[in-house]
Order: sequence, then structure tokens, then C-alpha cells
Amino acid sequence: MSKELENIREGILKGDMTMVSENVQEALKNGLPPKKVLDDALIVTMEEVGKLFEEGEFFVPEMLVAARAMKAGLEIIKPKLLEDNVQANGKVAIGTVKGDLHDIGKNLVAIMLEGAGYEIFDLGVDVSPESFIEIIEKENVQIVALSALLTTTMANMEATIKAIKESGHGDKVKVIVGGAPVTDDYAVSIGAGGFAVDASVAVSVVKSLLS
Ligand code: B1M
Repeated sequence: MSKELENIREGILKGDMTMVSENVQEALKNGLPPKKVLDDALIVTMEEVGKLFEEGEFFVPEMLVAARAMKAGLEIIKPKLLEDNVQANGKVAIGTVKGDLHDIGKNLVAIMLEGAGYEIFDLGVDVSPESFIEIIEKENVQIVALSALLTTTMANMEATIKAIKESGHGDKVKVIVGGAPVTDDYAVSIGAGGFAVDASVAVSVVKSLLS
């Protein structure tokens, strides 16, 4: 691995945005293809972060600063990728369901998915079923990712899934759900295509839903 890619990895693991930005710029200046920097440094290190989180080595704060550092690198790479016409792995619309304003977990999921090469349409918080349907129609997303943190708003996941099915998009769109009160059994009971307990598992679930 080149020195710049090694430094990007180190920067992400330390949550050092400057180190990541400088080394991404240096790598591009030295002629490394943007896709290589994305795959071999940014994405691979975010996978490592996900594993460290699953193993209990990293906690949410470390994951957030690592994600923020990775995002700093991603911002530099993004325009270059578009120039190179690199295709995203798939399109994902994500939001916290109607009535719910919690967005920290949802943001983590969005960042991890973006880090894994998916194009993300983040609708924010308090998102109505209609807004999800609108983005499905406008952007042809393949995955809808719903987050809920309140037992009272979990029901809006079911309402969103029902609305997507009724709108006729149920066959082409898979829905993944998650959030502190959500369980695998609940996901099955409301007809979701997948459930993830945390942001790194969400990446694996989306990957398998699209494979
Ligand atoms: Co709120 N809140 N809150 N809150 N809040 C909880 C959720 C609560 C459990 C606290 C408590 O009472 N112990 C409780 C819910 C109780 C319940 O429903 N049974 C609660 C309550 C009651 C409320 C209010 C009603 C309080 C009030 O006003 N009386 C109110 C509701 C507002 C609303 O949404 N309409 C409210 C407000 C707020 C703040 C605005 C102050 C703030 C949110 C700030 C923000 O998000 N920007 C807040 C916070 C911070 C919390 C706690 C303390 C922390 C949540 C958090 O960010 N965790 C929370 C208590 C707790 O959870 N310990 C609490 C860190 C985050 C990384 O974890 O979001 O779980 P989490 O995400 C995880 C996984 O769940 C998963 O991945 C992440 C980790 O990788 N995940 C997904 C999440 N979404 C996913 C989607 C996926 C896959 C995985 O696929 C699509």
C-alpha cells in the first residue's frame, strides 16, 4: 500500500480530518486513480471501523469521528469520481420516519453506506411516507432505509412500507429498517426486506439485498 493510502487509513482510524484530506489530495496529485483511493483506503478503512465497532474496540464516538474524517476525504474524491464516471453500487434513500427527530444513528448508517459506495439520498428526519415515494419515483432508488428511535414512531415504518407497496413500487424497492427499539421480529412482522442492528450491519444487509 502506498504511503498516502496508509496515511489515509491511519487518519480515518484516528478521526483526523486534516490528515485524511491532505493525503487524499496528495494521492490524487501523485496520479493515483480516485476509484483506487476510494476502494483501497476510504471504503476498506470504514469496513475496518465497522469491524472494530462490532468487536467492541470502537464505540459510537470513535465511529462518528472516523466517519467524519472519511467524509472529509470523500468530499475531495466525489467530483473526481463523477468526472471518471464511476458508477455507484446502488441508490439508497434514507430517513428517520414521520414524527421522529432522532438522526444520529440514521446519519451513521448513511455515512457507512456512502462509504461503502452507495449513492445516498438523505431525506432527514420526520419523513412522511409520501416523501419516500416521491424520491423512489424521482431517483429510482433500489433501497429505502428507515430509522426510528421511538416506540411511538415505529408504527410509521409499517405505514411507510404499506404506502410503498400501495404505490406499486413494492416489487422493485427493498426496505431496510433499524433503530434502538426495532427488532428482527418486528421487521419481519411489518414486511420489511431487512433489519440491521447497527450501521455496519446495515451495509452488509444492503449488500445482500442488492446481490
Ligand atoms: Co430522545 N429518546 N427523545 N432525544 N433520545 C430516546 C430514544 C429515549 C430511549 C430516551 C429515554 O427515555 N431513555 C426515549 C424513547 C423512549 C421510547 O420511545 N420508548 C426518547 C424520548 C422519549 C424522546 C422525546 C419524546 C423526549 C421528550 O421530548 N419528552 C423526544 C422526541 C422527539 C421526537 O423525535 N419527536 C426526544 C428528543 C431527543 C433529542 C432531540 C433531545 C435528542 C436527539 C438529537 C438528534 O438525534 N439529533 C435525543 C437523544 C439524543 C436521545 C438518546 C439519549 C440518544 C439517541 C442516540 O442518538 N443514540 C436516546 C436514548 C438512547 O438511545 N440511549 C433517546 C446514539 C445513536 C448512534 O444510536 O440512534 O440507536 P441509535 O442508532 C444506532 C442503532 O439503533 C442503529 O445504528 C446506530 C448505531 O450504529 N440504527 C439503524 C439506527 N437507525 C438505523 C437504521 C437502519 C439500521 C440501523 O437501517 C435503516
